[in-house]
Amino acid sequence: MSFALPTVYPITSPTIGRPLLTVVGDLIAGGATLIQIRDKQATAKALYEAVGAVLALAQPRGVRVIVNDRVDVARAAGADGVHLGQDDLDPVAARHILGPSAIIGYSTHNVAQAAAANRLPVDYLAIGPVFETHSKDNPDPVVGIEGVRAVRAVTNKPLVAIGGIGVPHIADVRAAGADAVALISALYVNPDDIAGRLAALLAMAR
Ligand code: 3NM
Repeated sequence: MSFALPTVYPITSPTIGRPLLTVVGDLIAGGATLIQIRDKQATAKALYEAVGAVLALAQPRGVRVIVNDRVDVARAAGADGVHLGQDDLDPVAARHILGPSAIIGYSTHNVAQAAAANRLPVDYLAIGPVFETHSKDNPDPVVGIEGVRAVRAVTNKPLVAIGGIGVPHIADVRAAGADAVALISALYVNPDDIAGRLAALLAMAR
């Protein structure tokens, strides 16, 4: 399917210190049109219930919801799509399960992975970590701005840069060819003003 990536792609985290639905409501208030629900520790049961509640909030407002890793949960809950890592279910199999209209994103960590991903039925690629990140266990080596530029050169797919991206980097990462920046920590510096923060970041990434 074709879809427009927002320039800022918010990802939720269980470490924010606010209930998930509060975070999602704030992100929607701040202008999110696409939100990824990421909780690596959650059981399938808990994630399914959480995604269902998020969808009840997001879908009437036209906001699309992507589930990290779990194709089964995305399908069962009726989410808009899934974001897959290199060791998750193969994107071809995920497409088979989710159908042609689902949004499927795919993490890559170097040029070779990104080039190989061109042949896959995925709607966007992520490249990262661009900078050092504390939001992911066992991250791959940082690729830097040059890594974003190098991946941009080998794919025409919509490209999301991720990992350690903050306010000072957004312009450079976008100039290197990223269509979007996916953020965790930069969004939640003040958990009482997630909406204002996202709105400001969206204004920076226009
Ligand atoms: N994936 P923050 S880096 C979820 O390299 C994730 O694929 C990465 O969080 C990758 O903005 C990362 O706080 C963490 O660094 C992003």
